Amino acid sequence: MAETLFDLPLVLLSNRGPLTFDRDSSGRTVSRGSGGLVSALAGLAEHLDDHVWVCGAASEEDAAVARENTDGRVAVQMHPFPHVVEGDPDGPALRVRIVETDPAAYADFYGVWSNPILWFIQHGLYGRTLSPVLTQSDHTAFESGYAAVNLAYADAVVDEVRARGGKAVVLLQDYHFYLVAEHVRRQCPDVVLTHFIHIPWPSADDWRILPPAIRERLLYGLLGSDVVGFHTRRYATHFVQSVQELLGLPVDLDELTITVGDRTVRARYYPISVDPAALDSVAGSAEVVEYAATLEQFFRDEGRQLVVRVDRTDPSKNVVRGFLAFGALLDQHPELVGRVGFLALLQPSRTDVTEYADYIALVGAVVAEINARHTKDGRQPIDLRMVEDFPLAVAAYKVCDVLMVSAIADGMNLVAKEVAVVNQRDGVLALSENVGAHEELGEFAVTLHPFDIQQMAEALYEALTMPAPDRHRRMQAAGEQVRTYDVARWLNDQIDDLRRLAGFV
Ligand code: GDG
Repeated sequence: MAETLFDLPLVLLSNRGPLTFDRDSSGRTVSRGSGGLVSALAGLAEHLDDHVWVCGAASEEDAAVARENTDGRVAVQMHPFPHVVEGDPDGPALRVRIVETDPAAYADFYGVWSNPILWFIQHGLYGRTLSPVLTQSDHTAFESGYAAVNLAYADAVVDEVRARGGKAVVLLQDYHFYLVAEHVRRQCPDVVLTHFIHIPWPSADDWRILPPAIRERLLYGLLGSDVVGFHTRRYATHFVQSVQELLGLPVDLDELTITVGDRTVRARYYPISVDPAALDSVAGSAEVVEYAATLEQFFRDEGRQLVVRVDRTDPSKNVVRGFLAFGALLDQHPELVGRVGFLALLQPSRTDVTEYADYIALVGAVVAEINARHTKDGRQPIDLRMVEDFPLAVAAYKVCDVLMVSAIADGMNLVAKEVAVVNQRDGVLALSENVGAHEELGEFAVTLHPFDIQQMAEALYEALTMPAPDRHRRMQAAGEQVRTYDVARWLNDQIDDLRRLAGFV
């Protein structure tokens, strides 16, 4: 597939790479990065003669690997298991360049600016009465952390583009790298470049939280791209409006284009998706089948129903209000107590950020209170598990009667799409109207309004009591939608747009 799509070398940039190195008693270990992004991009890159995936050192051992190899360049093969190839690879291999940056600068880049500031602004998480409080140290962290680390990664990208004669397709990923495209464009004017943003893009007013000098640099940084990609038309429109209002540049809101000097920058939307074949294979594995049988026995015995949620412990996922809504459902429908269980699989995330640690504590307290109120015959209604266990998550997807996604805001939300592919119980998606996936799957779901506990309780009731034929029809249609618009489509659409821009069609 890829050879016919690409006439140029490919340079990718993401914060987390396709694999991570670690160390145990047997020595160095290597594991594959999780998620659809790695499957999609790794699958594409492996088929290209000339490509490189630039990424950050995510562990001590990554940094050690980077130091052992010239310019942090290693060749890896993903099959049958991820491993580094010495010398000429026999068969398809991924070229990876691991960039190690100064630890203090990286801490400011990642732990101060990317998360939480940019993440919080883009998900609308600040209360604003007393947060954020931007101080001198945040200004310094922007320069010596976010900007400095962006420059280091941009230099690595420029280096790789120049090594390929100055002309390449460049794919930048996410909110960590808003300043990279402009730098790359200046050094390598012949690149064709898409910067894809995986999280929501809020309205111009939300960006006014940041000082003008900083928000303008972020926007001009992004405008070094040919295409700025989002999951939905709404985010793309917000981006163009932000540029119009905050930079005063001429834009076309129908065409979603921006004029920057003699260049045209396009905002586009490419809804990310999942790899259905890979998911089917996980869902059919012995481990998942065994987990699913256990869950069935434990939660769905005697006609009991099971609500599931799977999220990182990120405040944007709105887990607390989700539980409050479930508590309200049991208050208002006592006949459901003991008849419906709620399995919440939460993966601890960014626990070093204060807001995240505080949020996890609150989740625990809310669950304890609801469980104390509604335990019946020794059964607690909510089973909260703080685990990182993808096979268990897939087993829960398979057997759930309702999947709850109650995010305050979420770029896409892949969990909803994964459930649509593997669920075997004609489960109902209960989907926040503020997640990107709602644009595609909302018509097959019950919609949640993530700030309204009462509405969410009523929607859960509707989902749990929906007639079987209705449930069947909706889940079938959702599954078909996701299988048709899969992650390969997400990537191919971006590449097709770049090919057109590069004049190949
Ligand atoms: C960002 C945006 C956007 C679940 N349990 C485990 C595990 N998972 C997998 C899920 C799913 C992924 O993690 C989570 O993806 P989401 O899309 O739900 O959310 P974010 O992590 O916030 O992702 C989001 C996405 O980027 C892609 O653009 O959709 O809006 O916020 O695939 O199945 N993975 C592992 N262990 C588990 O226990 N490793």
